[in-house]
Amino acid sequence: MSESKSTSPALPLLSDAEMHTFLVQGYHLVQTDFAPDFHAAVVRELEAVFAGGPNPGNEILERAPLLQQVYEHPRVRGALTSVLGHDYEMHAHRHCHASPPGMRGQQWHQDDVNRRHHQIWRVLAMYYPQDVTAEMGPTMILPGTQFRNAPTARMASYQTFRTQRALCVPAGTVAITHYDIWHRASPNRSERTRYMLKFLFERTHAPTQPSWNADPSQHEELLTDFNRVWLPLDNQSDAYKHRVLWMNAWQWLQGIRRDTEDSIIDHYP
Ligand SMILES: O=C(O)CCC(=O)C(=O)O
Ligand SMILES: [Fe+2]
Repeated sequence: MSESKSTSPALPLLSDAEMHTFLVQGYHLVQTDFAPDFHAAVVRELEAVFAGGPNPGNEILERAPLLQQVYEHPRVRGALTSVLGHDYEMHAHRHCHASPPGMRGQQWHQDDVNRRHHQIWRVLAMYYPQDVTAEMGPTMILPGTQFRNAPTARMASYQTFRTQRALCVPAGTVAITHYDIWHRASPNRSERTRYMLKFLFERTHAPTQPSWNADPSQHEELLTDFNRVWLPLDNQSDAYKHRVLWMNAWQWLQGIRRDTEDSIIDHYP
């Protein structure tokens, strides 16, 4: 089961620069502008759900119906439209990650299966209804890892990365992330349960044109800009690999199709 989303021209779409950054970093943070008591009401709904029985899994949307408003917020729809096209859909899979006090956290992992392409078909939209502090076990993400495939067992031995980002975010933040970004829950050392709503969204069609707030006159320059990006995790060989992946994805998102794999090689410095 999935639910269609329609769109309107007034949606706040991402800019070229934001899309460029999303491709490199693998995430984009959206700040909704609900009144603060909206999120407190969501937390009360969630507390009632968890007090009444086990985690409802995919049923969480029916059991905590205020969540529908979060995923219909124009800024959330604008960001999802930008990365997944105008006719994206909410996937039936969703989960509320309730991290209680004393929760030990998780190892680094990827949620998707590292498909062997670099197109953007699915993203997570992780909503935080509370102000998340460092003690509450924030989600950790490792920017730029969405195209990196490491054996999950090996990831277990990784601990702290210098460039990891703790999502210590204000209530109402929705983190749109590539489905393959490396991430983990960190230990909850606080006295509060931390809630994170993980919803999955997917594109229904390959792009034929940009679905963000695009200025095509800038696109060639932005394409070569990928040559200048060097992730902290990359050595030279990884940097070369990454720029080819980003360039491919950038063109694919604009609806540009290439017959051969290597026309992009022209853009090597
Ligand atoms: O709770 C979190 O912050 C992350 C949970 C997660 O990544 C998972 O269970 O797949
Ligand atoms: Fe996960």
